Amino acid sequence: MQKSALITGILGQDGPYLAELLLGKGYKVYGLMRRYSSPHYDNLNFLGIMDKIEFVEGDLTDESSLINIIKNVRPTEVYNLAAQSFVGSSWEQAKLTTEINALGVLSLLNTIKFNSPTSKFYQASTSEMFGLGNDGGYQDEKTSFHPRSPYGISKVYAYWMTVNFRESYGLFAANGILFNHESPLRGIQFVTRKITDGVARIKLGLTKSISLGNLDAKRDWGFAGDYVEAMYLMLQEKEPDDYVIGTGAYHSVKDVVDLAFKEIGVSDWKKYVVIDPRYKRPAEVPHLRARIDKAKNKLGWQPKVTFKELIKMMVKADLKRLQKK
Ligand code: NAP
Ligand code: F7E
Repeated sequence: MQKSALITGILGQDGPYLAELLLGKGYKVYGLMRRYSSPHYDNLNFLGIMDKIEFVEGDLTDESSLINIIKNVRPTEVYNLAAQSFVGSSWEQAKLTTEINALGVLSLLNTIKFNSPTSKFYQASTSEMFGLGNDGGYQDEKTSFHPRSPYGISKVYAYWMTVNFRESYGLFAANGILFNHESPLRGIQFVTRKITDGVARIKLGLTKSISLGNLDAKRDWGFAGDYVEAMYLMLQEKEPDDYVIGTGAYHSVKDVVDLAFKEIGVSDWKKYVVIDPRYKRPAEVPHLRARIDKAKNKLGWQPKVTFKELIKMMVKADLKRLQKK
C-alpha cells in the first residue's frame, strides 16, 4: 500500500526538501498550510514540486482543524515542522511562540492519539533547547537543557511531551534534535541567508552594507537537504527514539561573513558590515556544536555538504535570484 505523510510547515525551508525526498520514495504527501490572504509557494516552486502536494488547510493552534485532517488522511507518518521558528521574535511574541510551538504540539499529539494512533510522529526539536548546556564543548542526546529564549523553552516543552506520549501511550513519537541547517530556501531573517542575500546585493550594486548583531556567536551549520534525510530515517527505525543531528563542527558568524564575501572576490569586508545593537539578543547562546555518534551508528546518517559548500551554494543562489529579478 502507498505510504502517506502529513507535513506541517510545508511552505517553510525544511517542508519542501522533506516533501521532495518523500515524493521520490513514492509517498503521497499532504501539506498543512494556514489560510493566507496571499499564499507564498516560492520554496515549493524552487524545487518544482508545487503540483505534487495535496494541500490541507489548518493551524497548529486550532485543534479542530487538526482533528479533521488527521481523521480524513490517517497518514502513515506525520512530520511536525510548523513553528514560530525565529528565535529573535520569540521575545517579542513569547505567548504566540508558546501557543504554536508548545501547545500546538500537544494538540497534534492528542489528535493522533485519539484518531490515528498508528501514525508515526516526528517532532522538530532543536539545539536551542541546549542553550548554555554543554558537555565538554559539545551537545548530544544526554546533554542537559538550559534554553535561553522563549523559543528554546517552547521547544523543550514539545520535546518532553513527545517523549511522554511515547512512554505513556506507546505512540511511535521521535524527536530530531537538529542543529542549525540552511539552504537557498532559508528565511531571509536568519543570519546565513541575511548575509548571503546582502553579499549578493552588494555585488550587484543594490545595497552598500549589511547590518548584523553578534559576530562572535558560533553555530554548527549544515545543509537542510541532508537533514531531512535524518528525519525520514528516524521514522523508519523499529523503535522510536531521539537523535542529535548536526555536522560536529562549528563556525562563527564572522566566518560566514568572511566566506560569503570571498565568493564575490572581497577579502576586506569590514567596510560593508555595520554592527547594529538591534540585532543582538537579550540572552545569547554563545556556541552550539553537535556530537552525532548516535545518528551515525544507529541511523547510518551523516552530513554530505560542508560548511564552505553550503555558503557558496547560498551566495550563488542569491546572485541568480536577484539577477533574474
Ligand atoms: P520555517 O522556514 O520558519 O518554517 C516553519 C513553517 O511553519 C512555516 O511554513 C510557517 O508557516 C509554519 N507555521 C508557523 N506557525 C504555524 C501555525 N500556527 N500553524 C501551521 N503552520 C505554522 O522553519 P524551518 O527552518 O523549515 O524549520 C522547520 C522546523 O524545524 C521548525 O519547527 C523549526 O523550529 C525547527 N528547527 C529548525 C532548525 C533550522 O536550523 N532550520 C533547527 C532546528 C529545529 P508560514 O509559511 O505561514 O510562515
Ligand atoms: O542566528 C547571530 C545570532 O537567527 C544565528 C533557527 O532555525 O537555528 C535557528 O536559530 C546566530 C545567533 O539562528 C545576526 O545572535 C548575529 O547567535 O540565524 P539565526 P538561530 O537563532 O541559531 C535553531 C537551531 C533553530 O531551531 C531556530 O528555529 O547569529 N546573529 N547577527 C544574527 N542573527 C540574525 N538572525 N540576524 C543578525 O543580524
